[in-house]
Amino acid sequence: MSSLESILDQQGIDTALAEVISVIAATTIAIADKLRYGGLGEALGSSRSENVQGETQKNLDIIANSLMLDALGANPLIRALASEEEAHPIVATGGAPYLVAFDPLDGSSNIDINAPVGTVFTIFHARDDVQDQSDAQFFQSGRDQLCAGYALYGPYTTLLLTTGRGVLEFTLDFKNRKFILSRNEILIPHGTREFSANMANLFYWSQSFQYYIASLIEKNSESMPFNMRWQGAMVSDVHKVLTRGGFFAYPSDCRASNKHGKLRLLYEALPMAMLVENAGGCAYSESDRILDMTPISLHQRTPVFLGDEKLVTECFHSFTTKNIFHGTTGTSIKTV
Ligand code: P6P
Repeated sequence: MSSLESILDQQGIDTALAEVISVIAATTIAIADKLRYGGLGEALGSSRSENVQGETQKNLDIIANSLMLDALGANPLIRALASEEEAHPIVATGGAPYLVAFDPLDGSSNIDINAPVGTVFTIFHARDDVQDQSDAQFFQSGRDQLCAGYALYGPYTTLLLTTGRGVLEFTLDFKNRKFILSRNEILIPHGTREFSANMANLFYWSQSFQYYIASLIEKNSESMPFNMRWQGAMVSDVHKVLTRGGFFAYPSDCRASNKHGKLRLLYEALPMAMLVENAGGCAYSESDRILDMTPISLHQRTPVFLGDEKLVTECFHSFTTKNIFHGTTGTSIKTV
């Protein structure tokens, strides 16, 4: 059985980059340890504080963030860190070669209901043209990511990783505290009639996207309606898409809080886009291919459509001129 470290070595990954990946992987094992005891440990409950996004922090948001900052902040290969839980970058080692941006605990509202959560991360080269602690260190194109990945803490813990040459899945051997290769060359299955979207937002979406989603689920004789699954944690929904196909959508909507979508570009959309595109899929916002996007602020939000290339392209076109509907378009939808 091949360990993460042996695979990184076999793939000829730069030893310094491999070291950073290994430190991140080891920290996700520490986070998995905190989760596995649930209420018997310190995993459950909310703190009295809010993060920079104005969201109430779960105890484990704070713990996971501290574990990532402690492990990475001491690493001589890392110049700065950007976290969903921190307003600005944290300088690790001045002049070091790499940057790491991460969401330490994605979907943390799932913790108290024992549903999947995850850690999302991406690695860039550090910039020498701006100060080490500048937000601008992280204003880099999605195409400049060196590595993107996530840990999914579900019934079992998996680590998905890409350095631009396909997507690998590792499963945690808890006993030996090692990630072991469980799937390589992951490719998104085609033709799956399933999507992930928070349907509670339906009447806040653009009318054309409402019609598109309605055309997927309306009962008609030509084709089977689509199924819908919503996990409440992007990592879990993206893992579903990578594993059995379909697409994930978090569009903008007419509410001020979601006018640019809910998900963050730097440490959610960019790494997930790199994974999905390396698995044969694609990822768009409502205006761009996500990998072509460059953040202009650290916690910038973006709409996200990712997964099966045909379906995601249809989502994208539902925001441009070409409206593509499955089946009949006689669906009448109340619009806001
Ligand atoms: P909603 C979790 O809070 C998150 O950022 C993503 O992981 C997830 O896909 C989405 O928000 C869930 O949003 O609309 O269910 O609250």
